[in-house]
Amino acid sequence: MRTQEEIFQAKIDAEIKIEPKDWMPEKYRKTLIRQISQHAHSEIVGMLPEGNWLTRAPNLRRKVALLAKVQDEAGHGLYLYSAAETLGAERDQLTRDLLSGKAKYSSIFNYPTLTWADIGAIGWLVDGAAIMNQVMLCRTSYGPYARAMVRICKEESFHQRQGYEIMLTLANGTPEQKEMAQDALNRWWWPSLMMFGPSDKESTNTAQSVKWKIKRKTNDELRQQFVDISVEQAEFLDLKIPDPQLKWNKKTNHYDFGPIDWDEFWSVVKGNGPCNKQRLKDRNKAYDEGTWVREAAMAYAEKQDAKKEKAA
Ligand code: BYC
Repeated sequence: MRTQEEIFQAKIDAEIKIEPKDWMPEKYRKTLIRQISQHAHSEIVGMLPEGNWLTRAPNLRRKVALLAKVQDEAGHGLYLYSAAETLGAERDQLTRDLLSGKAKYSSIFNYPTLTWADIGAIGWLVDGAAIMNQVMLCRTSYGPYARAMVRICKEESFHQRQGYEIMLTLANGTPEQKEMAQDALNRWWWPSLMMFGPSDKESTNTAQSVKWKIKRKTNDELRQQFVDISVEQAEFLDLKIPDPQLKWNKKTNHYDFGPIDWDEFWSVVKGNGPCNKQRLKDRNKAYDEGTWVREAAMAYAEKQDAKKEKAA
């Protein structure tokens, strides 16, 4: 007789999606809650660096596009929190973990947005890296997560184009504008490579997550794919990627690139990046200031329920 674990793995191997009420190993459930909630938190915190430029976008068209993008990120956070709830996670608890600094979110959002060109670089590189990772998540083994990712990816590809178009405009503008674009690329390149997570040798979760088809590709595979695509995009912008070791390798058919500063990565993940404290402070402030909205919404919902009960 096959064990429950064996039946579960056979379903995964046969590409059958796991749904909320199906049996699953406790570790599979916990890994998913960890990854999905970190992802949701990243979307929510990810609004902050860009929100910084909403009031200073250079014209109305740019402002409307940026507003739409930032709102999309809030929506992504909500789909993902809902997906985590289907696994038994409590949204209030997830929020508390983010606000207290216990939960992780993507390292990338702890860097500052110093100029308008940073909004271009984030769209091009950060959303570009996010799509690279999220396209494979559309085929992840857990049904609700996979379905949430389909819509998220469609929106992310608009974000990526929005950013690349800002970079294209700046790179073809005055020398000062081109310099701004280059400076943004210099500052965002390495943190974008770090977004994919530690190298496969150091990654604690990848092997099991690949076996369960939560992850379809490893951190290093996705990072390499991102480098290969971005080099050509930078060439088209006539901007230089800040890596003297970047070189086409005929044997591997990929670009070789220089070493990543993992000390910096872990320092940011542990809370010591340039903006970690500011991000948590801003999220806590937004949460506190939104208390009355949540209370009003709950009171309205309760009133509607009471009305329905009376009518029934
Ligand atoms: N930052 O074993 P590993 C977006 C942690 S895009 C912080 O490889 P895993 C957006 C990792 O959590 C960004 N921490 O882990 C874009 C683990 O710690 P724990 C979000 C990181 O899960 C534009 C430890 O390091 N995207 O939202 O197999 C605008 C060991 O790593 C990072 C997603 O979340 C990092 N960069 O692989 C707005 C996509 N990398 O939990 C918003 C979904 C690793 O064991 N997530 N760590 O204590 C994933 O695909 C995977 O979770 C990762 C990491 C590839 C990120």
